[in-house]
Formats: sequence, structure tokens, C-alpha cells
Amino acid sequence: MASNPADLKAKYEEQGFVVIPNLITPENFQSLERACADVVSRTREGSWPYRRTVGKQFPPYDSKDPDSWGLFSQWYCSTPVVNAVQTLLGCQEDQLQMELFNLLINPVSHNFALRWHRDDISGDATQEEEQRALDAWKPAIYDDACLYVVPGSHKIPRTSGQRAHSTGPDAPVNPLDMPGAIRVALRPGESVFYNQNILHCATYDASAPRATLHGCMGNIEGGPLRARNILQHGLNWMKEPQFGEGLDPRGKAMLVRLLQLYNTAGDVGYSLSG
Ligand SMILES: O=C(O)CCC(=O)C(=O)O
Ligand SMILES: [Fe+2]
Repeated sequence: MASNPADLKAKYEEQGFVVIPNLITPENFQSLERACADVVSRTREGSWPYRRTVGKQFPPYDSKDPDSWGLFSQWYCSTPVVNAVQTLLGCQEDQLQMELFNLLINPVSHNFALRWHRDDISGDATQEEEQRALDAWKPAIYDDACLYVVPGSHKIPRTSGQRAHSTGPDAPVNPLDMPGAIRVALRPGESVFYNQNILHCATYDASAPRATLHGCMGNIEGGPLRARNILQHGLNWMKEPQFGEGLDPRGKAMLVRLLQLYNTAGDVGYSLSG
């Protein structure tokens, strides 16, 4: 990592986000780029139906011949990524749980924008509700690009000016109208990690190709409620043994931690050592 871990963690806690270069080695970069291109074409041609909100069965997943999905899971569980997350969350590897991972791509026929939001707190939360939720929050990690954020907003309720820009369903005309907002621009290979309750939004330009891996990793201290929040909305394929079998031992251990929390009985059908 470029900066010293204590500085990175302090910056992450203060601002709610931090940019880290070089988590992708040049060889990894080429394979990930090819994998992204493959996923983009499969999605656009319609042979990959698992778009953003749809989830049914995960496809066959062969760890001996990793295809695009295998490459993504290898990178998600790789030492540089896991080390960065441990540094930012201030926890040990055996406290990390697997959460979400997807690929964000540009729309092709129209521009689009995502409204200002916190991932885990509704836009119409009152100031008191918002304060309670922020106090209770255990940070998780996103890796992303093309983003606007309000630095520091992950730990304080919105001002009235900020509420006015983030309560309704509409995307902003100009994200920089939000008081305190900045644009987080990333060069290829850079990663941004942000607390998912930082106020953020994103704009999507149909003429600018985008392929950004977007992941979330958490600390098991988030407890069963967080695990259930992660696994709701049709992610049943994550609970299938077939998915776990395709992961490396570190990935499998992270998945098992998530599933154990999700399933309070703790029996997820396979073991941490396998
Ligand atoms: O597309 C982006 O850059 C942000 C996505 C986002 O905020 C979300 O999925 O909640
Ligand atoms: Fe978000």
C-alpha cells in the first residue's frame, strides 16, 4: 500500500472514504479487464440474466478453470484487497465476511444518475433516526469509481441544505449542488473504499465506457441483522454449496462467516477448512 496503514485508517475514519492505488497488479489488471469485457458482452447480448436486481441460480462454477466469475472472486479474496480492508476496518482476517460484488457498467442508450443516498439509511429518516443509525453503523467497504461524495457525512446527520438534496427520489441535475460534495475521479487501477453510509450519488454517461468492480466486505461484528440484509433480495445462490466450492480457502471462510451469521443455527453445509 502506498501510504502508511495508520494514516489510511485515520483518513478513512475522518472522511468516510479513501483512494488506494495499486491494489491490482499489472497481470491482474489485464485478466480483470478481459473478464469485465466478457461479462459486459454477455450481459448486453442477454445471455447473462443476473442484472442488478435479479437473482436466481448461480451458474456452474469450476474452480479449476476459473472463468470471469472465478477471476473476480480470486481478486475479491486477494491479499492486497483483504489487507486493505483489514487496515481500514481495524480488524483481523478471521473477522471478515464476504458480502456483495458486482460490476457497474455504463448504460448504452441514455444517461442516468443515482440520487444522493446513504446505502443503509432511508432518505426520509428524521434527524434523530439518522443519528441513531449512524452511531450503530459498522463500516463496510466498497470499491468503486465515478462517484460523488460528501466527505465526513458518514458520521453526522444531514444539514437542512443537504436533506433538501437527498430526501426525494430524483437524481440531481448537478451533483455539485449538494453542500460539501466533491467528485471522486479514479484512474484505471485505483480503488476507492467508502463507508456505505457516506452521502453519495453517481452519474452515468452513455458515451463513456465504464467497467468498475463494486464490492462490499464487512466485519462479522455487524451481526446477524447485517448478514440478513446482505443476503436478502434473491442472493440465494450464495447459499448454494456450488458457489462456496468455487472459492479459495480464504473466500470460503469469509462466506461461511456470513452464512453462519445469517443462519443462526450455524450449520451451512460445509466446513471452514475445506
Ligand atoms: O455507481 C456508482 O458509482 C455508485 C453505486 C451506488 O451508490 C450504489 O449502488 O448504491
Ligand atoms: Fe450507494
